[in-house]
Amino acid sequence: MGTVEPQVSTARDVQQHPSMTADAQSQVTDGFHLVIDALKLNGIDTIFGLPGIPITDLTRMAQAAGMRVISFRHEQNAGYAASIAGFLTQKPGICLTVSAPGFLNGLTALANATTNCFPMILISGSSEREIVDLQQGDYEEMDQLAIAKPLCKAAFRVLHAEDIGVGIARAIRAAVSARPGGVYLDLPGKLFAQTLDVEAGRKSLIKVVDPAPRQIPAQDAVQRALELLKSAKRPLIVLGKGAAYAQADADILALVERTGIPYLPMSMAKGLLPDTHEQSAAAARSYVLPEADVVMLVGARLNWLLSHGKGKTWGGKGHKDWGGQKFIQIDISPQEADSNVRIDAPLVGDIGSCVSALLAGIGASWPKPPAEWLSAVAERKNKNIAKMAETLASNPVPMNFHSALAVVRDIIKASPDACLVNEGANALDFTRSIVDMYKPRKRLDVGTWGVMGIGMGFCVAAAVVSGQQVIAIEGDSAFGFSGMEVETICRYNLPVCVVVFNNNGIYRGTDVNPAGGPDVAPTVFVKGARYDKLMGAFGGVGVHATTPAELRSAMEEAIRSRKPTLINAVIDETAGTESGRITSLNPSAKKK
Ligand code: FYN
Ligand code: ADP
Ligand code: MG
Repeated sequence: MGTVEPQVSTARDVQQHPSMTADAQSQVTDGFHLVIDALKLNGIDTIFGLPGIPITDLTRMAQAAGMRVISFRHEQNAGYAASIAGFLTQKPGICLTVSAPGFLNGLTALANATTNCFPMILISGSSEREIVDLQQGDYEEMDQLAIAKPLCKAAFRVLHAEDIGVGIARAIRAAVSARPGGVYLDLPGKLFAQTLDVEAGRKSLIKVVDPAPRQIPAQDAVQRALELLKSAKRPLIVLGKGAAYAQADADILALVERTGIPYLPMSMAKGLLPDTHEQSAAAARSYVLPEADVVMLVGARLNWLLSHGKGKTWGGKGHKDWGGQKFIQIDISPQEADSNVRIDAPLVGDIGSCVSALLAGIGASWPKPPAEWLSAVAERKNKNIAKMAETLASNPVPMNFHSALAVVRDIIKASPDACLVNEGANALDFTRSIVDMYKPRKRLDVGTWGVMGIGMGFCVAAAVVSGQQVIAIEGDSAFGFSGMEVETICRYNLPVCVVVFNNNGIYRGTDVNPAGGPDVAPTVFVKGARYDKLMGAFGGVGVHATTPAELRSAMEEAIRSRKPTLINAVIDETAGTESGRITSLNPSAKKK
C-alpha cells in the first residue's frame, strides 16, 4: 500500500470540502458517492457509459460532482472509447454499464482491451446477489463476475460500501501495472444505497500511490541485449504499440537515431517517429523481415501480425520454419518471450527504463550498421515509395482507395496533431501504408484482433481526451458497427470528421447471389447509400463526395469549422480485395 495517509477530516471539514459529495446534513455518505469520490481521488475525471438500472443515478451524481460523463447509444462503443482513452492517457478508461445485457455489450470491448494491452475498467451494475446465486430469475440476472473473469486481467466485486475504496484501488492497479489490460468491477445495485459515516467513508478511500511502478531491467539482461545488437550485420528494430503506450518518445527516438538501425513501425506505432524518418523501413517490410539477422522488438509481440516470427515472411523455407534471425525482445511481461520462436535476449522491464538502460550502454560512439545493409534497405524502400507515388498521382473515375487516400495523406501532413481513427479491410490496409503519421499515438486502429466496430467509440474518446481534431477513415461496412454514435458526436459537438469509404459492401460491392434469388449477396449493401444524411439527421454536416477535389474541400472545411462532419466518399465498387491484405487468412474450400 502507499505511504500517503488517507485524509481524515472532521465533520466540519467535510461540509466545507468541495470534493466530498456526501450529504453534509446527515453526515453520511453512500455507495454512489464513494464510487465517485474514489475515482476522483485517483485523478479519473471521465466516465464513458450508458445509464440505466442500477447506475442511472451514478451517472447523474458523477456529472454533478464535476466528472465528464459521456453517454453512448450502445455499451460496446462506450467500452471501446474507455479502452482507447486508457491507451492515450495511461490511466484506466472507465466504462459504466447496466447489468446483464449492458454488461455483455461492454464485455467485447473489455476483452479487446485485454488483448491489446489497453488499461480499462468495466464497471457494471448487477442484480440482487441472493437471487442471482440461487438462479431465481431476477431482473437482468447474470453471474457477471464469473463471465468476465476469463476475458480480463482481473475481476472484482464489492459487496459493502466500506470496501469501495479498496475495490477501486485494486481495479486501478490491475489495469495499469505490469502489462496493462481490462479489469472488471462488479457493483451490485444494493451497494449504491448503503450508507456510511462520512468520516469512515473518507478513511476507506485509497489514493493509489505509483499505480504503474517502473520495472527496471536486470543489468545482465541489458548487457546480453547490447552484445547481440552489436554483433548484428543486418539489424532491425520493430516498434509496437507497447512502445507507443509507454510514452518514452524521446528515448526511443534517441535509441533509433544513435544506433542508426532501420526500424519498422507496427500499425499503432506509426508516428512514434515521423513516418518520413529516413530510418523508417515501413516501405520495405517484405525485404527487411527475412533479411534482418538481429531483430529488436520494442513493445511488439510476435503474433499473427508479425507472422509469428517464422515462415516465409521471415525467410523460413516452409510456413512453420524459422528464419535465421536472433531476437531481442523488450517487454514488460516476463512471459512474452519464446511464445512463438526463441528469444535470444529477453529484456524484461518497462520500455522507458529498458530503453534508457540501453542508451546508457550505447553511449556516443556506437558503430552504425554496415553500409551495405542500409543502402539495400533504402533501395527497396525508395523503389516502393516511388511506385506508390505513381499510383497516388493517377486520378481515376470513379475515385478509388488510392486517389481518396492521397487527399487524406495531404490533410494529415497539414494537420499532424489530428488523431486518425481507422477501420475496415481495404480502407484499413491502404490507409496504413499510404497515410504517413508524424506524431506518437495519433493512429488508432483495429489493433491485435482486427476488430471492426472501434470507429465511433475511438473518435469520441480521442476528441474528449485530446481536444484535437479527429479524422476517421472508415470502410462502409466497418462504419455500420458503430454508426449510431454519430448522434453522440453531434450531442457533444466533437471535432470529428468521419470519412466513409463507400464501395457498396464488405470488401467491395459487386458480388452476386450465386443462387440467383431476390436476396443480394451476403457482402453487398444498399447501392449508393447516403451515409452523409445520417450525420445531417443530428445537426452535423453531411457531405457527399465523388471526387478527390470534393473530398479535399470537405475535409478542409471540417477541420476549419471543427463541426461534426460525415463525408460519404464514393469509391469504385469494384475496388477492394477480399479481406484486404489478409486474404490468405480465409480458409479456402476443398470442395468447390
Ligand atoms: C508500407 N508500404 C509502403 C509504405 N508503407 N509502400 C510505399 N510507401 C509507404 N509509405 C508497403 C510495405 O512495404 C508493404 O509492401 C505494403 O506496403 C504493405 O505494408 P504493411 O501494411 O506494413 O504490410 P502488410 O504486409 O500488409 O502487413 C501485414 C500486417 C498488416 C498483418 C501487419 O496487414 C496488418 O496490420 N493487418 C491488419 C489487418 C486487419 O486487422 N484487418 C481487419 C480485418 S479485415 P511489401 O514490402 O512489398 O510487402 C476482415 O476481413
Ligand atoms: P503491436 O500489435 O503494435 O505489435 P502488441 O500489442 O502486440 O503491439 O504488443 C505490445 C506489447 O507491449 C505487449 O507485449 C505488452 O506487454 C508490451 N507493453 C505494453 N506496455 C508496455 C510498457 N510500458 N513497457 C514495456 N512493455 C509494454
Ligand atoms: Mg466497403
